[in-house]
Amino acid sequence: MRIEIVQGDITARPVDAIVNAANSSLLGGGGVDGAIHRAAGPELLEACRLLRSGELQNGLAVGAAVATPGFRLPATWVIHTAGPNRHVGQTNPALLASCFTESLRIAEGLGARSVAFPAVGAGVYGWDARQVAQVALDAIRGYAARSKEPGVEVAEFVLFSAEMAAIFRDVLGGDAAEPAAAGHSADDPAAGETGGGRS
Ligand code: AR6
Repeated sequence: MRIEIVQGDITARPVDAIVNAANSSLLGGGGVDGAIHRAAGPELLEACRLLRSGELQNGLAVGAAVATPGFRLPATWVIHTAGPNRHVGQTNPALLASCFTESLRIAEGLGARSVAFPAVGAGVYGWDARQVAQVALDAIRGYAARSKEPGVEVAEFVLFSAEMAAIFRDVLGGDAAEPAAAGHSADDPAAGETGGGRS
């Protein structure tokens, strides 16, 4: 699995699935969740409500993930995950790691080849950006090493700010200094600054 770091808006990414840093209610919120709902259109909230009236009546567990269509997004799917909220004492990094591995598991089940992740937990939920980067990259590399499926080929982290992108590149390590991966041209504004590396 190739891991890429992209600076930009996750709602613009032309990937098979984008991951939403949602909450257990699945009924929207601020941050990247709000941006994804705005870009996907009201059908996304309807799809989330449907999940809540059916299989997820008690909400989405912290560290779990569930998919809906992407509706008006370039991405075919949105995979919603509920990160642990440090402000209410959810400080176990294993729950944060689970957001990334469960999202990949759902993505594989959908047949997605490319998945874009935001920095789940690094906003409203109060996790340190460097810790999110470390936990996320370890989780994804571990998942890729264990996976027997051909599965997801590209996992990209889409970071809103240059500062956050720099932290993720730093944690990803030497590989991230490689030139932009094939498929992103240097003058493609949606691609932002891309550094690629193989896990
Ligand atoms: N593209 C990429 N990253 C973004 C975008 C975007 N369009 N918008 C924001 N970010 P947060 P959390 C970054 O707070 O900490 C919501 O209300 C943002 O700068 O969205 O998991 C949910 O409903 C930050 O680095 O997610 C939950 O209640 C990162 O996305 C709660 O917040 C994650 O910040 C979840 O909190």
